[in-house]
Amino acid sequence: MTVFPPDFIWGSATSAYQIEGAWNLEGKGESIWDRFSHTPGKVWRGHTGDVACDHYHRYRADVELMRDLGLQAYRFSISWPRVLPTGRGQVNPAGLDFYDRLVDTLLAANIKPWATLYHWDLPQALQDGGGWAQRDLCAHFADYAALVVQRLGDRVQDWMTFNEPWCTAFLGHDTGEHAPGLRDRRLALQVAHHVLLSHGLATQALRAVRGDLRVGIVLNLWPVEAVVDDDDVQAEVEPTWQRNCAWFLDPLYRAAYPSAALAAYGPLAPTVAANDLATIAQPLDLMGINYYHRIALGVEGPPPGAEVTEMGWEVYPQGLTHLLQRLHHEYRLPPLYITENGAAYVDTVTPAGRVPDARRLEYVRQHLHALHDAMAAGVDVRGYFVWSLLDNFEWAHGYGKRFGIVHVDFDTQVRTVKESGRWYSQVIGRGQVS
Ligand code: IFM
Repeated sequence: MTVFPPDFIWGSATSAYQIEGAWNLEGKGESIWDRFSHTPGKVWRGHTGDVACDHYHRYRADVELMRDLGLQAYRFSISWPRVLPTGRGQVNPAGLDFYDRLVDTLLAANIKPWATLYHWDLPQALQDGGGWAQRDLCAHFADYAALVVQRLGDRVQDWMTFNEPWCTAFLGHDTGEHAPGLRDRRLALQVAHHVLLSHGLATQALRAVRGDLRVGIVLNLWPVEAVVDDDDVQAEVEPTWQRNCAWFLDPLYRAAYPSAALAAYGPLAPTVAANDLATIAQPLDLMGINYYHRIALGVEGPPPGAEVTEMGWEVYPQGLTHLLQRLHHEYRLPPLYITENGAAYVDTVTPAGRVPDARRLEYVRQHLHALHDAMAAGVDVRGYFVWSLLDNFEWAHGYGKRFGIVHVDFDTQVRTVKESGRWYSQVIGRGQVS
């Protein structure tokens, strides 16, 4: 039996575009994901987040569900265009009211709200002006952050500026798989820099509004491991880590880009103004880590014979231990939280109304053991948020990939707690994993 500390925080996570729906209701502006999903050919089967889980209308029932599961914290994101329809200037009061009600409902259910300010849904109007490529977006983001915290900061203590800047930069601007669907490596690196700078400015702005907040950022990280015995492959391990992980960690915690990666990028390297790195490297109160799988070098895709999820991602729980130990040894970090971890599998509701998802349960169980191993080795991890509370809009995969511990029937919006959800609820109640 693996026992977690009594003050360890157990939660689940979602994001605005993936669950809210109400894409054009009550004053909300268009986001880049509205535009992208409405563009034919961008998302599997033309799915959109127009309705998603209809959480905008069903949030009270969803919070009840969370309470029934015993969740102690809920990590959600705020839709920038719901609050500021064109990203700056005119505020949409109904948008702020929605998050206000959500926060009050969570608190009434004794669930701690954890708010993320940016989970990929940039106001389209800002994209039309050049998006994250434009340096002036950083100041607009800081203004948006200040506005939101003025309204919610009396009740929300834990704030994350960005979710997974790597995805915004590279999936959005290099591979083009995500909104806004651009393909330009130089641009992606400049976007990454502007996102990091926005994080630094927003952190300052949040603290200027209130001094009692806990502020951090959420990174998606992978341990990088060679899975073949080959010197050339081995030589790629460190550069791959630098391009994908240290590229974000080093500016945040060392006020510098990793030098070898910077040199290797040559003319693609971003334009960095004096003081930018000092602004980025604000002291933080927490860091969120999203872990799903490792980067295995030496093979195309997952290693042969590896167990994979419906996303085609290798199930590799020990990678979480490896990752956390590396971070612990190489950086001076604030307390860590696993802000996302989970798995997509094909689920069906049985005639008896059950969703037997043994593989998801096992995925989470194994990762909790791996997390505990890292904690036993001295890594300061204080909480775990399963991804995700609900089946939801999985970006370019539409509704084709289900990550929820609660099944959603997207025709009827009926929610059914999966076996993994019932099991997770017991884990929370007991604070231990078998
Ligand atoms: O659904 C996403 C989430 O929005 C960000 N992290 C990874 C999840 C699964 O792909």
